[in-house]
Amino acid sequence: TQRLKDVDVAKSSPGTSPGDLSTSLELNLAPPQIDFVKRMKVRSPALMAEIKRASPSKGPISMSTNAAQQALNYALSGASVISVLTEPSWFKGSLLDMRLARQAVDSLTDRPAILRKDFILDEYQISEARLHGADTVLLIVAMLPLSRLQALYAFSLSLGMEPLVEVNNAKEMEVALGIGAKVIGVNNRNLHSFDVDMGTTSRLVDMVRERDIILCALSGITGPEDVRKYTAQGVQGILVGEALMRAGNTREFIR
Ligand code: IGP
Repeated sequence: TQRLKDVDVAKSSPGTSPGDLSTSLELNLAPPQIDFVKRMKVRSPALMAEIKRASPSKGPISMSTNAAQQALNYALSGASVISVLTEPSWFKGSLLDMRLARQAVDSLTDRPAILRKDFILDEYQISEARLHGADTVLLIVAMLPLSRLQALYAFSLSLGMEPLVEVNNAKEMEVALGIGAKVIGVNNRNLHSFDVDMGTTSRLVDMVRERDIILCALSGITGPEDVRKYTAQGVQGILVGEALMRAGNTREFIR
C-alpha cells in the first residue's frame, strides 16, 4: 500500500541498498558515538592503540589478551583511539572483542573512540560496526574499486562516522584525497609482500600539507623514537599494534 511504501522510503537513506533497510531501523538503538575527527584533534600526536591478537605476517602475538583489560589500559595511558581487529581468521579478532573494549571504556570521561579494523567490503559491515559500538571504521583503498570506495565512504558518513582511509602509495593517496577523506592512514606495511618500509608515510606527508587532513602513520612503529620522528615531519596520528600488545608500556609512546 501507499503508506507502507512511505515508511520504507523514510527508513532508507539515499544511496543505500535494500539490504540496509532492516539495519537502518535497528541503528536507532545503536550506542552513542564519538566524533572521530574531533577526537583525533584533542592531542597531537594522537595515539591509536590496537588490540591485535595475531597477524598473517607474525602469527600469534598475544592470543590470551583480555580485550577489556587491554582497552582500559590503553585508555588510561592516553590513547585517543582504540583500534580493534574484528577479522577472525588471520587476526583472531571478533566483534566480541570490540564490544568488550567499548564496554570497558564507556564510562570514562573523554573515552577513546573505537575503530573497527577489518576488511570492509560491504555496507552491512559498517552498520554492524556501528551497532556493536564502533565510532568509526577502516576503509582500505587498495581493496576497493573506486565506486565501492566512494559508496562505502558515503555510507559511513551517513551513519556519522568519518572513516580512517588507508593508503600505501602516492596513487592511493590521490584516490583518498579525491573522495574527500579527512583522516588518512599510510600503511608502512605493504599488504602484498608484508614488507615494512617506515619511509612510506614520510614520503607522502607533502601531499597533505596545507590541507585540513589528519595524516596517520600505521604499522611497524616500535617506540617513542619513531613517534618523535613522524611528529617532526607533520604526522598527527600514530597507530600501534604489535609493539603495544607485546610490551604494554603504552604511556611511553606519546609522552
Ligand atoms: C598495526 P603494527 O605493526 O603496529 O602491529 O601494525 C596496524 O597498522 C595493522 O594492524 C594494520 C592492519 C591494516 C590490519 C594496518 N592496516 C588492515 C588489518 C587490516
